[in-house]
Amino acid sequence: MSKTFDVAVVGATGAVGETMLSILAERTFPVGKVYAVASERSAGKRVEFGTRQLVVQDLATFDFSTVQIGLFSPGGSVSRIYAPKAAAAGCVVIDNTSEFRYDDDKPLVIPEVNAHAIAQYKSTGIIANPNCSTIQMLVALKPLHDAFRITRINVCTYQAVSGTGKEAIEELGRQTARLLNGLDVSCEVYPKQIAFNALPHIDTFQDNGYTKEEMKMVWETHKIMEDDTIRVNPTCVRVPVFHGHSEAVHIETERPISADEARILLEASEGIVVMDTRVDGGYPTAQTEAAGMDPVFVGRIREDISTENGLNLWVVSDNLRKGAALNSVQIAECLIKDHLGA
Ligand code: NAP
Ligand code: 12T
Repeated sequence: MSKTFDVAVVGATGAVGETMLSILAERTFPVGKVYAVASERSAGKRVEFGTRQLVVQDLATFDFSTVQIGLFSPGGSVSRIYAPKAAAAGCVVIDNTSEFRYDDDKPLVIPEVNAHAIAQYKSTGIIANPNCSTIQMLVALKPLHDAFRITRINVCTYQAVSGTGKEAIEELGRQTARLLNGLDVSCEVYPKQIAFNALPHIDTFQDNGYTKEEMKMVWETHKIMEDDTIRVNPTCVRVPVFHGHSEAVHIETERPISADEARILLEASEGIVVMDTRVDGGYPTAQTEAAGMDPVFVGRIREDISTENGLNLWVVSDNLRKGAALNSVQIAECLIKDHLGA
């Protein structure tokens, strides 16, 4: 029998963890035993894994020496404590929080962009999964950077509430239903009404006036592209969409770039689907194309009419799949193939 790997999904009752379990069940990943792990609040509850159900275990007492791989999304403060403990027990941790992304001794990986960095996991046993907005942007930009050398990125995001987690999904649903029934709404997750609105605020405000979500796009682009000279100017906006982030991406390149050349390159690139027919509806959208799907969709490819060597793109992907769970499982697939003898 070929080799299998035992996996713990930590944060298994959450929006990311649930998606990890369904992706593990639907891919050909050689899973042995799968454990669903969350806080003691959920211990004993059941979650779905394919056609089976798993009983949720309490993270505080889970024995990580029983698994080879840990897929973590329990929040930064929880990962900070338990990811190093799991790694010390011999489990390779792939962590979805922002806790370890900027540590020099931990790789930050998008398999289509910098799979080679996974080898660095050996020093700490922890691999960081990038932020959802960074992942889909860099999957689309890496082929263009290799061919034309990107010097500057201006990006505006239109981000789904599922990025914040289950309570935010409920808040958008509840506010929408109440408003359509003429009732008042309360705001618990977001500081302002999210239904029928757009909030220029994701994660916490930083001293420089940017939000942390915006700064993640700067820091993570530099680390993953291994190039600190790329200038990144982001604005991150929350919109009343359940699943799928959209991004208007404007790049400037060293070498001249045409829309036709870019389209040909992107069509040949792994993980990308180009949808760009320049007719009504001939572009990808979050709800209609991306939700529940794996690729990064790219459309509206056109030259910047305001500057030399500029290109504009519209980039859409499912934030819980390629933006989180799918990217983590793809990292695990590279890890077992290249390092764990699958
Ligand atoms: P969520 O729907 O709110 O789920 C949170 C999960 O964490 C639940 O399973 C919860 O378990 C668990 N948890 C919370 N406190 C815990 C504790 N003390 N011990 C063990 N488990 C605990 O949130 P989510 O959307 O899945 O996101 C979870 C984390 O993933 C976020 O904090 C964020 O850092 C990260 N994330 C990353 C990306 C990305 O861009 N790659 C995207 C989204 C989220 P209970 O049921 O027991 O409460
Ligand atoms: N606050 O992985 O609210 O650092 O959409 C991802 C998504 C943090 C992260 C969100 C967030 C992360 C959100």
